[in-house]
Amino acid sequence: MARGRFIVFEGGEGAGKSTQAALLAEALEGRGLETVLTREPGGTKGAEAIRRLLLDPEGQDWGPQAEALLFAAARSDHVAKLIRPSLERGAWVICDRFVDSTRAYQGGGGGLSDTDILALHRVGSGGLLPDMTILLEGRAAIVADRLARRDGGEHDRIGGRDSAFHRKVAAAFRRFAEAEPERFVRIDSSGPREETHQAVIDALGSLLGQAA
Ligand code: T5A
Repeated sequence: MARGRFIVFEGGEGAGKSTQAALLAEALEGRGLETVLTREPGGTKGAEAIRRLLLDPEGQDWGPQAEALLFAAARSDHVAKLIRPSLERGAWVICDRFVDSTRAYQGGGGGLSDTDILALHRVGSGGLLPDMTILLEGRAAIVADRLARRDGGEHDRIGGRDSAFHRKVAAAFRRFAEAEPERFVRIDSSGPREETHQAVIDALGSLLGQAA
């Protein structure tokens, strides 16, 4: 049995990750591929419990170090119990956020060093990296309008940080994509859902070809 493929959607708040992850999972299933659609923080019972600790708007402010440890702990459970077993039996795993979110939010936004975050990832998850990371980037005004329609101004504890924090996060994602062009694909998600979905399918071209 060939190992499955691990595809991650990354980007800022409301970039369209959940929407595109679901559309991709549906398209892969339509091609007869076993697909596991999951998210971070979360994806397993333990990781979902940690998600509540991290994101509850009424919850406490952990500080970037404790946050990075909690995200790494949630990811460790998720990788051990869901992601690796799925890949080993040949499934495609589509994940909404992964370690590059910790690098961008707790690193770029929170000031932790990339070396420390990757060390936690090595201990917690054996350093697992996606086969492809799709970085969705939407025009700021369009994304803000979509979020306002959906959430009416409500935010989780991290999403609600100020615009300077989110600018640093976006800049960090861009740096990672520039540093690893063989793993990252950048896609503009400002247009209609189907247009972005087609760009995702085009980006996956060679990986999909190998699975045919
Ligand atoms: N975090 C996470 C860290 O700090 N460190 C970490 O290591 C990790 C893993 C997670 C929070 O935790 C932080 C980052 C976050 O602050 P989350 O639940 O993943 O929280 O939150 P978000 O990533 O912000 O998820 P969102 O659901 O807000 O954004 P998505 O998934 O990017 O966007 P989506 O698909 O839900 O779309 C947003 C809205 O736009 C509409 C959708 O229907 C939806 O209403 N939409 C479109 N409308 C028109 N045209 C299109 N093309 C559209 N695409 C989507």
